Amino acid sequence: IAQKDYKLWMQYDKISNAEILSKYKASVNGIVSLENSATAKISSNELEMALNAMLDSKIEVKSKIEAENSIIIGSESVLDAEIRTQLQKDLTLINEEGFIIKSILFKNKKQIVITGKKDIGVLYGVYSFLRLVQTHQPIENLNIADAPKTNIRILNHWDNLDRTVERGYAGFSLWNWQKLPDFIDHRYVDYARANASIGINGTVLTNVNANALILTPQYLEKVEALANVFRPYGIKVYLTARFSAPIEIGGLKTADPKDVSVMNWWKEKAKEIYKRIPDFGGFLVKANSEGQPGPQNYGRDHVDGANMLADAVAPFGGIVMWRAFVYSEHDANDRAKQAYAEFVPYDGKFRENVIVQVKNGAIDFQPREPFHPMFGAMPKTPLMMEFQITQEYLGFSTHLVYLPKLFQEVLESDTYQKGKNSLVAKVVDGTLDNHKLTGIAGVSNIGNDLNWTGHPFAQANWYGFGRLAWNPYLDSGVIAEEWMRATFSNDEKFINPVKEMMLKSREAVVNYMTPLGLHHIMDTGHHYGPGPWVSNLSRPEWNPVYYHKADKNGIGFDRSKKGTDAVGQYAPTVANIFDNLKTCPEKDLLWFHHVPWNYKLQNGQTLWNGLALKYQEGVDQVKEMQTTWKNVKQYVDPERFDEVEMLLNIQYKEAKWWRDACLLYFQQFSGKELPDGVEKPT
Ligand code: GCW
Repeated sequence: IAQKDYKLWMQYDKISNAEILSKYKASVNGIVSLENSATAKISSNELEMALNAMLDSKIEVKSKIEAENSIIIGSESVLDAEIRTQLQKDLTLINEEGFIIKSILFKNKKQIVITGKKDIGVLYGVYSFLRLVQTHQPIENLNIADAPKTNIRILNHWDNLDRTVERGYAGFSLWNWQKLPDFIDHRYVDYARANASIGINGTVLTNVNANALILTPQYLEKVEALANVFRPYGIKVYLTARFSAPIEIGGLKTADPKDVSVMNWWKEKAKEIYKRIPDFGGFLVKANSEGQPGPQNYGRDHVDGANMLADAVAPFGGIVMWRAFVYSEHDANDRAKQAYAEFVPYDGKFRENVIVQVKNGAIDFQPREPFHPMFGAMPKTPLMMEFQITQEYLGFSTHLVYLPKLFQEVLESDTYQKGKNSLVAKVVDGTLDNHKLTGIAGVSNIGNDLNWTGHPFAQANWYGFGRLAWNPYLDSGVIAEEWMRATFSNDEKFINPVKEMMLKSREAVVNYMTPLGLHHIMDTGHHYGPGPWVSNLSRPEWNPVYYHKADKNGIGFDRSKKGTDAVGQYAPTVANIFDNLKTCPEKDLLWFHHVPWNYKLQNGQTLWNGLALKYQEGVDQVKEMQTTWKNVKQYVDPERFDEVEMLLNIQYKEAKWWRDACLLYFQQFSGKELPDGVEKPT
């Protein structure tokens, strides 16, 4: 049963369309692999295995160019001089991880070359070439130069050492610490392969809330074993560094970043790690956030903490990813303002090998948030994006929600920090402020479930994250289509309706959970299901009523200039748009404004009626998704069909639960009847 699910987007099914198959067969006769590194072997094995499966033929790997129509793979330095000369210009178009796929004539014979500056580029090229075949693209006249636009394309695992996964909904952690380092689960290889196929080049193995044990020799030995598996796939290992580690595992009395013994402890620790893992990536740190220790415990600040760690890894080429996810119960006036307030004054003060990791929005991975005001506001500091692939606030692995749509919405937001067209994507790829250190992190949705991600469609979120990390300007619709063709079917009768379903699914979840800019009204703690009512949690900003502020007059959080002035953290053009009720996009209305129940929406409805109709729309959209899925039954294997069908049934049930719970609750304040068209709660 798990076979299909397990293979993710690398199904490599035999091409059933005879015409397309014969075209491919005519263009591909053999593989010539010019290089012998471990990475090069992965390239040739993958190409051989995938082509033989898809073309249903016996294509062999040779080490010399003989026949026509070979696929020649190898990095720049091992190419025949004549081929290299032909590709000279193309090679100037790519960076160290990029690739060229080109149809050429060599000694009067037609060949396809896949090359790059390094063998890892060739591997990325191989996956890109296979994607062409998987999606039935022509390969007769190839001329592709592609390279990643960001340097660090990384998964953040929130995996604890006891194998539980914080906010993980796909089983337990893949990392079997008990059996490591001697037992190498084949899943580690498959994990690396899947990531390499979408260009992911880094992984943080441990939770940002994890304890310091991971930095002890006993665990570093295990980390080393994983790093050895991942290396040929171009994936570097990173670890979370608990700030108090010098006390907990080092026996020191303090973790003060200005204390010499602390600085030396980290320097020695870095040396120890790099001795085992020479290409260790560096540290990810959550400090002074949600109870985690940090420099502020010693009267120091984020700069002191980050720079101290940065100095420890700098001699070895390591980096520090310092998270900006901070908010304090002592300053709970508006949680959305705190990260900006705390970090922006530090602009320009971090070491060169520090990158500040910022969540996509200022609260916390909601179904919809306006982009984080820090993007574009710290021109002298590299900022990296943190997306959440795991669906903490979006129905766990039960609800079908295609997240690249959300990611794209954030990346293409205009910060206006350097005038029009200062897109978030340009902050992230470094082009806006000319930064070399760039990155995108995604909080992983992977666990040891047979299908990796719990929901078969959640695989698309992992896939799409990788593709957008490679190129933040890609279109989420194009990505969805690639993924569907590689994962399910190339039949247009499948592709068209399912693509539409995927692209609508994000708006559907917004509609049935948090329409019109509502946020953080999930049940407290676990964040599954509705819970807009008062909770018994101690901190005010953990209480859903803090976010919606519904009362007799209306609903919404006034972050306008007259309110908390969170709008003031955006560039003036953006601030004015959000501040003004007339120009504030309705999708963000209640994020920025407290609005009377009878306020007139653009469609002429009152706010109360419009809100209720949005909840209903979300429910209806899930119902449509169910119908769409039923209609494509013949194109999907029975196992995955059934799984998705059952999950959609739950999603429908829960969309109604969300609608009813929220409307009944808010109705106490609005005091109004539900409008026509909204089903009454049963
Ligand atoms: O979203 C919140 C989550 C926590 C998480 C925290 C963070 C890892 O509820 O589970 O902790 O954010 O990002 O640090």
